[in-house]
Amino acid sequence: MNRKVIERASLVPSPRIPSDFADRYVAAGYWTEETFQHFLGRRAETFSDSIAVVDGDTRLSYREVSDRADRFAAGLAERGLRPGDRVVVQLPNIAEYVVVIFGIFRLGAVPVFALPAHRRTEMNQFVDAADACAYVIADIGGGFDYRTLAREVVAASDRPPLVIVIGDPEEFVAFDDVAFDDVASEAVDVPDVAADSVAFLQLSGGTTGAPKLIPRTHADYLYSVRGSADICECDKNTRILVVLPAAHNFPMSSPGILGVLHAGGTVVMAPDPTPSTAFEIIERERITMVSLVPPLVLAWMNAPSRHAHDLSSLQVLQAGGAKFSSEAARRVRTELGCTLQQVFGMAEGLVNYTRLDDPEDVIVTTQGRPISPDDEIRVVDDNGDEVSPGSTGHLLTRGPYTIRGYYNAPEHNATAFTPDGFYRTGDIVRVVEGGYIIVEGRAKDQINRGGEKVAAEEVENHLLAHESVVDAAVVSQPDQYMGERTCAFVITHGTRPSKIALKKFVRERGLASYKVPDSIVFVDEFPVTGVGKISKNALRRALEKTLVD
Ligand code: AMP
Ligand code: DBH
Repeated sequence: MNRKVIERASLVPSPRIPSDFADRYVAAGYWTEETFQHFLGRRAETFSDSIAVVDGDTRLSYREVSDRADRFAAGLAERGLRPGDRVVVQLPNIAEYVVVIFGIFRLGAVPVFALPAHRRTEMNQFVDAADACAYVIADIGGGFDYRTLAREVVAASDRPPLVIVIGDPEEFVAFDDVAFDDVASEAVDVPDVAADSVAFLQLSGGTTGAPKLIPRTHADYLYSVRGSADICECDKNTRILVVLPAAHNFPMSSPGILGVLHAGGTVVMAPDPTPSTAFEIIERERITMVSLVPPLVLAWMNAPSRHAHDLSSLQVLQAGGAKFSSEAARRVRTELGCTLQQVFGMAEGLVNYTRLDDPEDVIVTTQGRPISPDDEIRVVDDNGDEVSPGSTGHLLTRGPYTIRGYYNAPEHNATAFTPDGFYRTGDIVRVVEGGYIIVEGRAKDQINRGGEKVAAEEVENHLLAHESVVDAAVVSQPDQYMGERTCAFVITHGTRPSKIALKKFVRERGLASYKVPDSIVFVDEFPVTGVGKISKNALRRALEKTLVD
């Protein structure tokens, strides 16, 4: 058996919510002593034989998931993992996902949530930034062999993580060996972690070249989970279909997997997001709720097969991650026969929902209002001054489940947060009657590709690595289906590569494919602003007039 003892520095402290705020959040009952370490065990006491997770023919009760998670935790401890150690998790939507994350939580270790789309460069960055001890993958997912990726990650790392594979492990450690060891059958015996300690590291869409990790605590995140479950009216009859990648903050906690498990409902994993797969599962599993990004809502509403399936169990369809147009929003009830809930959230914290009993007009025209009465919302102009009520400006927020800083990123934190601790979301919004927020645009240098966030600077850096590229500027271009797509303006010297070759070059640098520019425009110079900076506004305007491929 492959045993390995790995020692790692304990979690680097990140800016915490100051104690005067923390005291208030405890007094208000938002922050409790509950942690993810005991979350599933407690649920298993209450909901024991109810089905917690469904994945194809696999149906696991709360008791079974909890037992398996305990065994996995004990197996990790056997291999030298300790409370506070980081474990990168990159899994498709499978039942084991829930076992794995709760096993890590049970040990008091800290999951780092990667997406299945991430590739070599991103995974190296996460493993490195988090100083991860272990990396959990499935053998194959979506036709891609993650063991090949793990091999590259191990080869590139000074401190290679222990790779644990669900399925055929090849040279790595088998998940089954960790979770079903003889030694691992004893209940794990570790000290309790504190509720205000970091529970996991979530990924930000980011605006810079380097990824930013988001430290969320047990207390802050569980408050948002309970609040979300409440607002979304989850109970033991809720059956949620997980279509988006499970590790994304939206399907994880808005109310997502965690909100539904909190309430004793059932989490059903979808192997792919296509309407035909989803409709079939909705009918078979009597799904009541689903969370989607806008392009998927459009695809579902336009799919003829929706008439071939009984979708009558579906009560709530959530749309979030990117702006959902009011025209499309208006069609949801008639096309799919369920209530639309708009969700405007961020892994950094703040989540807004339209309420299920809101008037139809509020549901289709706004992106909802915050979970908590103590979510502080400020809308400011370019100088940081508060705008008049109802006017458009930059959204800043602070509250009981919004971070005060990214993990181990003091320089970035100095600009991403105000001195008094408000997170600069980079979103341009308007707050209307009742505190509802309408997202009007974005100030941050990011492209929102149907909910997948692309940091312009990151892609520009990869383009600049090409020997013929002198300068690059990546901007968004409106897209009927995706909302936005990426367009890279590129200045070259010497022999100009073909557009296809340049895209291939970016892809082969080991990036998630959603970051590869959708189109490329070669130019001789960039338009500049009065102060001589590249004018991305002018580039976006130029795109409105040109046809690009
Ligand atoms: P992240 O910080 O990577 O978790 O991404 C959060 C960002 O996604 C927000 O700051 C918004 O820019 C965007 N976003 C999420 N939900 C919505 C929505 N319903 N409408 C518009 N933008 C959204
Ligand atoms: O886009 C997001 O990050 C997001 C969208 C909806 C999110 O984090 C959330 C809900 O919690």
